[in-house]
Amino acid sequence: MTELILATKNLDKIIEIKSVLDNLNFKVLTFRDFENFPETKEDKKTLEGNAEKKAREIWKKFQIPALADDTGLFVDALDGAPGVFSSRFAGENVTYKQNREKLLRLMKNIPLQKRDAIFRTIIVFISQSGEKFSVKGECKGYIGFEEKGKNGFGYDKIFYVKNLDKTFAELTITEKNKISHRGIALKNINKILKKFNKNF
Ligand code: ITT
Repeated sequence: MTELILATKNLDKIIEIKSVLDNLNFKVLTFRDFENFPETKEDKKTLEGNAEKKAREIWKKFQIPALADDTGLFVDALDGAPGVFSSRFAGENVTYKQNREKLLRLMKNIPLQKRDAIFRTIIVFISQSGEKFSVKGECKGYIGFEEKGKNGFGYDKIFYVKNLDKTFAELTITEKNKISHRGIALKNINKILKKFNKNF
């Protein structure tokens, strides 16, 4: 079976990505399958830069095709913040909840019609030979005034999907993957990955 490593230590992402990639017949490997799995410093200014850095580092170290996801939540009223810094919005090594609370605090006086936001994901795939492919996925929505829902991770409890008026945390993983930034990016990368899968 063709092997593919997910260049992330984020278990929540891994669950979402695997639920889509499993249909493609890859042997999907994660950090749990390796010792000394490196932690990439995300110091690039763009999602694309960080996604490529993560994927390339893993590909270089293990010589296996690698796939990385870099995601950001861009809020209009905050000039695009937290954006590329979404994982450390409230500081280094903070919890998802601390990030959500900071965002809600900063936006507490902003009216509903000015709470638009967008989730963006860039997925980068580095093939066995080192060739790079990158795809994008976006999902438009708005930030709520308080947490709602029990599923998902990160900002899911406060991100309302436009035209659905439910937070991501109120959706099942299958429902989220159908419309989310990551789900769309995965659909786009699937088309590319199929060409690299010997089993197809
Ligand atoms: P890796 O770099 O190891 O992949 P990370 O958690 O650092 O994991 P990102 O830099 O892409 O990943 O982090 C963006 C942050 O945005 C992440 O920590 C979550 O808080 C949030 N996030 C990412 N995807 C999300 C999603 O689908 N729903 C809600 N929040 C999400």
